[in-house]
Amino acid sequence: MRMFFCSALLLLAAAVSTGASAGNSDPRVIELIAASDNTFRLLHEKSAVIRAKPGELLRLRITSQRGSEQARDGATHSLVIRALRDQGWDLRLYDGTKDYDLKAPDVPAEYLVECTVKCGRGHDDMRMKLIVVK
Ligand SMILES: [Cu+2]
Repeated sequence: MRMFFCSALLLLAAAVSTGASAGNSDPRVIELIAASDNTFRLLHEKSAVIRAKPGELLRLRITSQRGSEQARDGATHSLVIRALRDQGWDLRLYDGTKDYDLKAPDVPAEYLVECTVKCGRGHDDMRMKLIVVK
């Protein structure tokens, strides 16, 4: 938890410093649902794929809805990219809607987004993609 908090602070610092030099610093808002049927869904998109430019600032507005199970700490889902955990892509989600500011990785690639909270039926397939393209 402390590690996550630290990386969140670092991200915030990075966002602030980038914003100061770039001028156009508003993160792009992406609305998504971690749904009670244990799927990720993007509002306004047909497929569960987040597309971003390298280093793009993103504001994930995530609504989490409890499935049939939840974690002991009350988390109903999570949103994790294992390869980017140290860059803040490691969110525990609790019921309700919350904003998370993140930065897309600098390396163009396809990243697997997973839920790591045992949320019930469908959990093993609770995945989506982050595709970073120049
Ligand atoms: Cu899950």
